[in-house]
Amino acid sequence: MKVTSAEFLKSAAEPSQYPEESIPEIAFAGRSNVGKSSLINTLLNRKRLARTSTVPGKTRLINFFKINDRLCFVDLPGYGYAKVPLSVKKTWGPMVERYLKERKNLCLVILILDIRREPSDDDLALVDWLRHYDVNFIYVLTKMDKISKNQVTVRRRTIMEHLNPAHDEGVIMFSSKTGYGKDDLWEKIMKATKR
Ligand SMILES: Nc1nc2c(ncn2[C@@H]2O[C@H](COP(=O)(O)OP(=O)(O)OP(=O)(O)O)[C@@H](O)[C@H]2O)c(=O)[nH]1
Ligand SMILES: [Mg+2]
Repeated sequence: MKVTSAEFLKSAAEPSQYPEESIPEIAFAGRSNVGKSSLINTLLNRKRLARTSTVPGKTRLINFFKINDRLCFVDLPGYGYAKVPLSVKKTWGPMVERYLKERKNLCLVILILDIRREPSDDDLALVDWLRHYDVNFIYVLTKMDKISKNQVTVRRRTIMEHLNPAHDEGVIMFSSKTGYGKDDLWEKIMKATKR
């Protein structure tokens, strides 16, 4: 996919603040620091459009980006980071769940997992939740550059065993550092926007 324009639209905490656009939307979810914002930048060939950080808990609101005037990327705040203040934690769940449940033009959730780690309880809870509400989603195993080629197959198998995926839940290997998996992921995204 050739990205000709990518612009930050707005940050939102609740539906009244979401953009009015009804173009297809793709949301990026996963635990804090897993690499959601980095992955968005990699897909868009931008260095700093979505703000990233080495410190977990960088993204705290729902951020909307408009791509080529025809689709929207949504960077969600990460979950599961112990040091985020309790007040933030308390609003995170309802804020994100509400978005995922109510957004009519949401056509795909990209659930990002660190290929080096087992899915956390929060990851598993989100998977259950997405299945329960019948939200279309795929898995992306990122930070692939951090392990050896031999390890990739082993890690993938181990993680997928934990997730016990249904037949239509795809998985893509990715690295924001090398760009590995970018074309595959774009293909899935474009397919989802045409459903
Ligand atoms: N080596 C490597 N580092 C990565 C990759 N993806 C992200 N990182 C690094 O991981 C850290 C966190 O990345 P972010 O993109 O800010 O993570 P996030 O999931 O948006 O984090 P929150 O907004 O806090 O939820 C940064 O230091 C990134 O440079 C990757 O594929 N490979
Ligand atoms: Mg982020």
